[in-house]
Amino acid sequence: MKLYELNWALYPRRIGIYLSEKEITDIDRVALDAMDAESIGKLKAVSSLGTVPMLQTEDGLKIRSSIAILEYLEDRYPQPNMIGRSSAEQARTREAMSIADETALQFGIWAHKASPVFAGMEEQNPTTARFGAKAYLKQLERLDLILAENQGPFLTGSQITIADCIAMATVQFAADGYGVPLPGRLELLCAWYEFFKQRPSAYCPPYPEPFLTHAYGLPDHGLDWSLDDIGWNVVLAA
Ligand SMILES: N[C@@H](CCC(=O)N[C@@H](CS)C(=O)NCC(=O)O)C(=O)O
Repeated sequence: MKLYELNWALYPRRIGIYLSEKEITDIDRVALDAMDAESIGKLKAVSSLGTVPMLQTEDGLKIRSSIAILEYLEDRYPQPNMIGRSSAEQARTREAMSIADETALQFGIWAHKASPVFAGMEEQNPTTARFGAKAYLKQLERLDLILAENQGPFLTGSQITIADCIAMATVQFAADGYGVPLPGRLELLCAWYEFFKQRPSAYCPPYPEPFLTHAYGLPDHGLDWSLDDIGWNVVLAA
């Protein structure tokens, strides 16, 4: 099997973390270079969708969604189990996966509409960016809530699952790639992140140069990171 990836990027990192957690080493990993048109051209030649990650199986199947890839790999490499055994456990994992996936989506909206990395490529829009920032915070709050309900240390309880890989890829990308820390008041989520960072799977290949200086950083859009309630009633500064 071949995995096409930008090995530091938001969605491919989900798979990188998962492969490391499972100690899967027999997949040929093709690391693309976002700054190199030829490299990206290679991806477009093999995937009509032109997105990473993409997994190509021995029989030619191309899987172009990170979640579909994770579920496919979980079927092929069932040990150690990272999706749950009973229907109830699997439902719990997929619920957490969905929250974590939405967290990434909202962060992406914020970044695409406000970060200099996308200026010039896409229309910038402070109102949409602020919506994304607020929705990202709301999703972080939900991750914190399920950590409390499921009694950690992982999102669904005592075992690491695919959902943790998805959440970790997002939180780490926001923090290290864009300089957006977790709000300190989300104590359980901060503890989860600090704990996860100690695991070998948390090692992230280097970001392209501009990320390292946070040149792609994001404005906070007047959102107060310390608010007790970042829910729908949050009052945004003008
Ligand atoms: N829903 C897809 C999203 C994949 C995605 O958007 N990947 C980004 C890199 S992190 C990408 O390839 N962007 C290129 C583009 O949208 O043209 C997944 O879960 O794999």
